Amino acid sequence: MTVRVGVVGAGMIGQDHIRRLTEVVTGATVTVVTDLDSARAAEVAATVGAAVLPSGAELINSPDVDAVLVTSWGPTHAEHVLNAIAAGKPVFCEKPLATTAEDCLRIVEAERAHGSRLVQVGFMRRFDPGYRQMKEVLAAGSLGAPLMVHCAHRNPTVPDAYHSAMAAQDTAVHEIDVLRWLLDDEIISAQVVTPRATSKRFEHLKDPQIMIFETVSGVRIDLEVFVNCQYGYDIQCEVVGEDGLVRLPDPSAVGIRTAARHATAVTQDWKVRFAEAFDTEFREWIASVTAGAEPTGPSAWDGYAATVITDAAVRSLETDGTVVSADMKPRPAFYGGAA
Ligand code: ISE
Repeated sequence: MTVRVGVVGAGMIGQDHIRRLTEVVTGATVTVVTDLDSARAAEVAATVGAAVLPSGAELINSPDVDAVLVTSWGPTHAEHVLNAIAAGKPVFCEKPLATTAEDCLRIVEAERAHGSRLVQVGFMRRFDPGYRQMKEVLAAGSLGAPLMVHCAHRNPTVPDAYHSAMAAQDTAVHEIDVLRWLLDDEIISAQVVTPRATSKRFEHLKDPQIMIFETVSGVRIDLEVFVNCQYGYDIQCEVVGEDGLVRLPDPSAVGIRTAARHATAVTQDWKVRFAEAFDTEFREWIASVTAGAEPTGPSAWDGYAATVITDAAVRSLETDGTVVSADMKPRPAFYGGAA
C-alpha cells in the first residue's frame, strides 16, 4: 500500500517534508497540496505531480488523501488537526500543535472522543540517533537517578521577525519535548533570566536567555538559548546522574589538521543537523499509517504539555524571571506513561 499524503502549507518546511516523503521515504506519495498562496501551492505541487485544492478542509476530506501533513502557519494548525480528526484520518502536525493550551486541549478531547490516536506532533529530536542512544543509556539505569541536565541551543542568527517569546515557543520547545521524553518525567515550572545581551541582535530581542526547568522528581534543567551566537547551529545536552553522566554526541564530521590547528566543522542549519532525525520521523510515521496502527511519535498530549511549559517560560520572561508553574490538566490514561 502507498500512503497518499495531503500537505497543508507549502512553505519552507512543507517543501522539505514533501521532498522527504517523495524521495527518501518508501511507501508514501504526495497527492494533494494546498497553501494560502495558491501560486506557491501550484508550483510546489507540480514538482511532485500532485493536485492543488483551495483549502485545508477540502484537502482533508478529499478521497485522494489517506493521511494529512500540516505545515502551515502555526495559528492555523488547530483547525486543520481538528478537521483531520473529524475525518478520521492520521495527521502529522509540525510544531506547535496549536498556539494556545486551550486549542491543544480541544485536540486532545477530540482525539479521545475518536477513541484512538491519530495525531503525531513534529518534535523530531526523539528520532535523532544521539538522543535515542542517550535514552537507552538512561533507561538501562547504570547512571543512577538523573539529577541535573545542562543544555545549550544555539543558532548562528535569526531573522528580525524572531521576537523574545520565540526563544521559548520556537526554539527551547525542542528541549522541552525531548527532555520530558528522555527523563520520562514531567516539567512543573520554568524560570527565564537574561544575561548581558549580545550586541549582535535586533534591538527588540532578548538574546541570550537562560531557562531553568524543574521536573516532578526534582531534576533541574538549565538551558542556554542563544540564537545569534554567530558561529553555528550547536546543540548540547548532558544528563548528570548519581553515578555518571551521558552526553549528546556532536554530529560526526571529519577532523582537519592544518596550520597548527585541529578543526571539525560545526553545522550551520537545523535542517541539516537534524536531517537524519526528520527522515526517521517520517519513515516511522508512514510505517504506522501503512500498518493502520497508532503513531508512536509525540502525541497530542505532548503537544499540549509543550505549549503549557513554553507559556510558563514566556510568563517568566515577561515578569523578570519569576518562577512560573506549568499548570497542566491531569494526564489522561489514554496517553499512557508519565511524560
Ligand atoms: C526553528 O523553528 C527550529 O525548529 C529549530 O530547530 C530551532 O533551532 C530554531 O531556533 C527554530 O527557530
